[in-house]
Amino acid sequence: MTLLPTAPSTNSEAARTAVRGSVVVAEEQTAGRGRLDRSWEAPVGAALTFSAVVAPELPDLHWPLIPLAAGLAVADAVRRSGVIPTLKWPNDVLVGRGKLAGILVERTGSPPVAVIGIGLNVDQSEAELPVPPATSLRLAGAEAAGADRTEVFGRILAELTDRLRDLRTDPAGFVAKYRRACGTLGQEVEVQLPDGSRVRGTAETVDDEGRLAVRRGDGGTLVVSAGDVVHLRAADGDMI
Ligand code: BT5
Repeated sequence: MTLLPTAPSTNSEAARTAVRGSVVVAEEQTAGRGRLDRSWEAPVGAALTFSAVVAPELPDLHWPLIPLAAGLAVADAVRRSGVIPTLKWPNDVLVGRGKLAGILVERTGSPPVAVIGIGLNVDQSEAELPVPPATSLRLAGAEAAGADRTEVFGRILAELTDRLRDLRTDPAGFVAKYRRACGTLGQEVEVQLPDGSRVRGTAETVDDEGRLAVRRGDGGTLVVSAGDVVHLRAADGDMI
C-alpha cells in the first residue's frame, strides 16, 4: 500500500504503475476525478480516497460488474458503521438522498487490470460537502468508532476482495445480491444517456451483465449499460 500526502488523483497514480494488488491512498487529491470528466472534491483528511489495482480474471462480458461489486462492498462496509446505505445504479452509495461515496473504475494495460477508485465521505461537515445532495458518515450518524477511517478502509478492502471472488465464482449469485441491495429498482427514474438524451420509466431489473432495464411509458424496455440515473420522487417532487 502506498500512502501519499497528496496526489492529483489516486486513480491516475495507480494506473501509472498498474501494479496488480497495489492500493494507493491519498490524504488529499488536487484533481480527483469522477466519471465523464466530472470532479471529486474532498477536504484534506476528512475522507477516504483510494484506488486498488486488481486483475479480476473475468471474461470481458463481466467487467461491467466490477463497479457494481465495488458499490456493494462499500455499502456493506459502511452498514457496520451504523448507517443504512442504498445503492443507486450503477454504483453510487447513498444514505437517504445524500451521496456518501462515489466509485470510478478504469481499465488499463495489457493484460488488463481494473483500477477501482473509491471516494468515501467520512468526517465532513455540511459546509465541507459539495452540491448536489451529499453526506458523510459523520452526518449520517455513524458512531464515532464506526467513522474511523482506517477501520472503514480495512472493511472496504475485505468486502471488495469477497465481492470480486463472488464475481469469479458465481456471477449470477453476485447479481442477485446486487439486485437486493439496489435502491434504484422499482423506482421511477430518468436516465441520461451518454449522448445527452433522456429517457423516463420504471427501473425494472439489472441483468446478468450489470445493465439496467427501464420500462418506458409506451411499454417498451430500454436496456442501459452506461448512463446517469435520477430517482424521481413523485411525492415531494424531489430528485436524487
Ligand atoms: C463518481 O463520479 O461518483 C466517482 C468518484 C470517484 C472518486 C474516487 S476518489 C479516489 C479515486 N481517484 C479519483 O480521481 N477518483 C476516484 P460521478 O458519478 O461522475 O459523480 C461526480 C459528481 O459527484 C460531481 O460532479 C459532484 O456533483 C459530486 N461530488 C463531487 N465530490 C463529491 C463528494 N465528496 N461527495 C458527494 N458528491 C460529490
